[in-house]
Amino acid sequence: MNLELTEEQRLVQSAARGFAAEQIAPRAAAIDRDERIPADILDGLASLGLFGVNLPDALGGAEAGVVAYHLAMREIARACASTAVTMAVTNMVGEVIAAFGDDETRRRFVPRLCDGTLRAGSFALSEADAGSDPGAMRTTARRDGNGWVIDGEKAWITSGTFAGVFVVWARTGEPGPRGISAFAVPADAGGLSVGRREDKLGLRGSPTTALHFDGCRVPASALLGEEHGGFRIAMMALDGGRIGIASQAIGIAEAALDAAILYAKERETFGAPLADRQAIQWMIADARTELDAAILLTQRAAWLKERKARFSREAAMAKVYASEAAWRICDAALQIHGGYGYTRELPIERHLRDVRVARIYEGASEIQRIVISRDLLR
Ligand code: COS
Repeated sequence: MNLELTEEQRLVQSAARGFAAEQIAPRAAAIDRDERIPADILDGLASLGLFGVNLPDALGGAEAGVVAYHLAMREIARACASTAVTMAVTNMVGEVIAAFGDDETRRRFVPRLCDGTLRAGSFALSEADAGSDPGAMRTTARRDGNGWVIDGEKAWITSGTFAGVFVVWARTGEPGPRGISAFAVPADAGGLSVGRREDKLGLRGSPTTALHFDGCRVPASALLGEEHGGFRIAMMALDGGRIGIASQAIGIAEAALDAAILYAKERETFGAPLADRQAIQWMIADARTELDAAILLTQRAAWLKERKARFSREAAMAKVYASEAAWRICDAALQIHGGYGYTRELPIERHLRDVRVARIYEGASEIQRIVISRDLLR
């Protein structure tokens, strides 16, 4: 693996960094407080190619690869984790439709996801009783004439209120993971409605909702991949998604650590800056070491995916390590800030709230350990 970035990767990184610093970071507290991402931020992400970083140019993507995607995600997450998760799921949905949709479906959705017309893509796999174990889902899709009819409820849907297209998994056959199919469903499909919005600890700028499917009819072409082949598509998408969430966690932790370093140099106690205390120095040293380890694990997974090699285990390692380390780093950064870190005056408490879910979504840490150990023990 070459750690030196290519010219293109550096360009994507600096474009994302500039946009994040100028347009997103100054509004991140308001996004958290107002619980919405302004439309011009979504437009900006689209115009920089950040809604389709790893998608082909022919479908409107930036075709810059997975390492570039990791770098851009970090930059956006550093400014605002809610914006970053919107970007992550949109990229994931675009990749699923591009890889498994037929030509008509691909052309119908992917270019409009990339250029921002569809606002965001949304990934509808989980249900109230099927999160870690999506093979237990109850939503069904049955053939009807020339199409499919979907019935059921989905839960924990990122961007549920404003996404223009959903990838929806539903049972088409036997119980368990081998009877599930995936469908591309536009937000305006009849019989699809958005349910309750969750009142969450963090990522408050990103709406997480339920979805109701009540006789929701989609054409035959909505089927992604093979009938009953949807579980594999979900697993492959989540392998890639975990690189995105690892990168998001790293970006949040980088923001927290930057703030802690600045604060430690400025804040004086007992007549000297906090930065002079070994207790603080060691916290900062450990944080940066863990952060670099997380970055290297994530870049390895991204590099493998980019080369079309197997990367499930490496993505799981990156995700569990980065999300757990990022949580520890945000906690240490808050500790360094003392009481001020616990108030809404400073962004540290938001970083801590936002980073927590990285240990849960797109496969909880316990699930990542299952993926890693199964691969080692098989
Ligand atoms: N890539 C491709 N195919 C995969 C795969 C992967 N990463 N992981 C599993 N599969 C395939 C298996 O090869 C198997 O295929 P066959 O039917 O051909 O044998 C099929 O999928 C079922 O796999 P398995 O038997 O391992 O399924 P399990 O129900 O035991 O699930 C875990 C395994 C735990 C790994 C899976 O349920 C999982 O990832 N859960 C977490 C889901 C998640 O992240 N939810 C969050 C949603 S987004 S907030």
